Amino acid sequence: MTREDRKLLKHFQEHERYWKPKTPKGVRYNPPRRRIDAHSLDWEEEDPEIRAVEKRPRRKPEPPSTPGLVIGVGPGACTVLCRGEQLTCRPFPGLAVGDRVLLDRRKIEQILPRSTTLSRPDPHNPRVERVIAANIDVVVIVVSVRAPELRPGLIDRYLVAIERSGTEPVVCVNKMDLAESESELAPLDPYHSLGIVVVPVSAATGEGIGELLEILAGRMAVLAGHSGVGKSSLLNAMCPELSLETRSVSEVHGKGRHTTTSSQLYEMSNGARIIDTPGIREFGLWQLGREELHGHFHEFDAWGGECRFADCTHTHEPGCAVKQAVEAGQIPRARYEAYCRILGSLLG
Ligand SMILES: Nc1nc2c(ncn2[C@@H]2O[C@H](COP(=O)(O)OP(=O)(O)O)[C@@H](O)[C@H]2O)c(=O)[nH]1
Ligand SMILES: [Mg+2]
Ligand SMILES: [Zn+2]
Repeated sequence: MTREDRKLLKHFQEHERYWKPKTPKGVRYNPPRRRIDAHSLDWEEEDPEIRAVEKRPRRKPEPPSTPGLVIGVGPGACTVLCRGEQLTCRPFPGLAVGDRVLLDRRKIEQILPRSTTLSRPDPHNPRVERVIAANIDVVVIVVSVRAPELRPGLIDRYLVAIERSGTEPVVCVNKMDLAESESELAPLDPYHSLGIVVVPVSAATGEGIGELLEILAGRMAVLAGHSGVGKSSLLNAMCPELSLETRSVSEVHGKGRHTTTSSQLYEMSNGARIIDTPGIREFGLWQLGREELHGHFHEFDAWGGECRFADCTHTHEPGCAVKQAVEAGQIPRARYEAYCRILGSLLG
């Protein structure tokens, strides 16, 4: 009998003892025969079924969540490394490779705060952020010198996103075995001048692979770039046991097909953790205002303050020092044109 029951019982007993109902004259008051006592209130104790319910052990407390590292995100499933075991889990909204998560058995409960993210807007809904990789130190922008031809335009876009993400860029030029002369790398000179590391490599011959591995030793990196430039082939060259699937570019109008359909993290023997991503066609810039863009083109730094108008966009304004510097060959024209192209693509 609980304390409440005892209180109730006392109340009833007193009630029965003292309560004197007003009885109309001539009518004999007949108090109820039912006697309320401890026994009548203890009926639960007598009911074996209810007793069984009461005696059932309480639900065990939830086991504490275990931390895990997301090493694969693909359509419909993701892979989490948890206490040395690879678990296949259901997708979790916004999850990216490199994320640290809390798991309840195989269920992802929470994404832990990220140190960095490389993001882009969802190609189908620009208001939605798509995180390409999380908690990375380095973004390796992979381009190929040929097949597909060198397209620095993607490098310019990536550099802006990388600076905003707080990570470090490395430009990796693959398929050097197809280059006929060093001069084919001339379009990359502006990046050298910006102090960005540019590594010429060939996944086919192994040239430069050791240097790339050395740069990435002990760090978390993501390989980003167009489809068919040889991202998966580079991983195979760095770690032959991986034997990742790669695809011939010639099959689909020389554009390359998405052979890699999920993002996956691989660990190298020197501690480099490298994320392979599916190729992308377009790389949009996440939450970048038009007025912020010129701040990411550091060739403009020395001239921007000299423009006639303080809010000069360096496009149509008279007295623009940036445009004058382009004309004088002090700012690489290709970089200025990249700036104008990106500015034109940003929402007003
Ligand atoms: N000649 C040459 N071909 C390469 C090299 N690296 C990759 N490829 C080829 O380029 C194609 C696309 O490679 P893949 O790794 O699938 O590109 P990804 O889409 O960026 O992952 C494949 O046919 C590879 O054999 C290289 O260094 N030299
Ligand atoms: Mg691939
Ligand atoms: Zn200007």
